[in-house]
Amino acid sequence: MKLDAVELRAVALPLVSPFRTSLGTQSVRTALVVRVLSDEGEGWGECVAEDEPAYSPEYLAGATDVIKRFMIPALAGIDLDPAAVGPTLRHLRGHPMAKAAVEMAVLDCWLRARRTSLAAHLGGVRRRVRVGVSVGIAESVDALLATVDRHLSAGYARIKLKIEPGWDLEPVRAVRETFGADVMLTVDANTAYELADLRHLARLDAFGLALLEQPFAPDDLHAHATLAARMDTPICLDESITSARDAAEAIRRGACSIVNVKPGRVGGYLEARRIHDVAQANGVPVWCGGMLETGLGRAANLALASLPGFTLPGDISATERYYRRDITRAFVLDGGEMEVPDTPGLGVLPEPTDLEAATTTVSRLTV
Ligand code: SMG
Ligand code: MG
Repeated sequence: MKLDAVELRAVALPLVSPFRTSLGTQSVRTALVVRVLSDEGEGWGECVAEDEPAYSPEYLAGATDVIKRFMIPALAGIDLDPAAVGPTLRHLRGHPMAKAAVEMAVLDCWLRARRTSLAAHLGGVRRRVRVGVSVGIAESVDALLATVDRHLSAGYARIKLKIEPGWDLEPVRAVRETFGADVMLTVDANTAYELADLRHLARLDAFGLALLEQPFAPDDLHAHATLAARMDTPICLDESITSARDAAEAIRRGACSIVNVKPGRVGGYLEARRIHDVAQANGVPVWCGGMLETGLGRAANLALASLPGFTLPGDISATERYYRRDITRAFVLDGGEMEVPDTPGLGVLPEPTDLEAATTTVSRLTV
């Protein structure tokens, strides 16, 4: 397959309600949609970098620039097999979300031409996957309880609460006491704590959480390992894991016993599968994280979550939890599960009118 042109499109999708984490508040999801055109057809990808470099060092304008300036030229002459994208871009340090977006579009294009679904290509074994929902920091405990109630009534298989210092034990206790011991509950700190908070965090053990996600800085495996040795609640890493090698090292050091796999954070769906394989070989469960994706990323995440080691519900929620109007068809929740797309490539395409409505800028680069 040979690359002919690439279209880079910035889209802006207003969220149905603002999403607050320890990193800040988002009310509009801006994303970069990548469309590759090749001699074998076209394919679509999405870059999950955010406007500001807060969750990770990448940001949308930077990702757009590095794709244009360095990635597309590097891919220009080569035989575009999806497995070649990562190695071809390896000399460009960092920028995993930008790399993932390009690889995703190439995968979609290549798989469509071969009439194969992404789930089948990755080795998926499930037609439907159990999913959860990530609940932001609320204005009050009452407001949080109302939101959790709504999500449980909708049928979500797991509730994840965002926490930060000052919003942790009390909301978690309230949710546990109100909804009972049977609800699968997790918390995500997005790096908001320090090792000095260890005794405070250990008090979360009282609430029967399925996991505590990323309490400390991304590069602090030592702090995570220290906490893991002192808590019953399993520690899960998100921001710390940017490759299969990182995952192996974090597991070896006892810094986590569960891994959140996000394709954007690790450079693409193929590296995400390698993390799955490393974790599985070590008996470590994984689950698919979310970055408030558009329908393109949601479709691909469902494919990834259909692999056998994805045994915990992912942050892959129904479209209506995020957007009133997405750029693809809507994804719906059914009995706490979502269907894995099984048609070629990602299994979804942008709806032209919705895509146009969300677009803020487009540029086309001929190779
Ligand atoms: O897509 O449902 C979603 C969002 C899930 O909480 C979510 N993602 O750290 O796991 C995480 C966050 C990152 C995005 S907000 C900064
Ligand atoms: Mg997280």
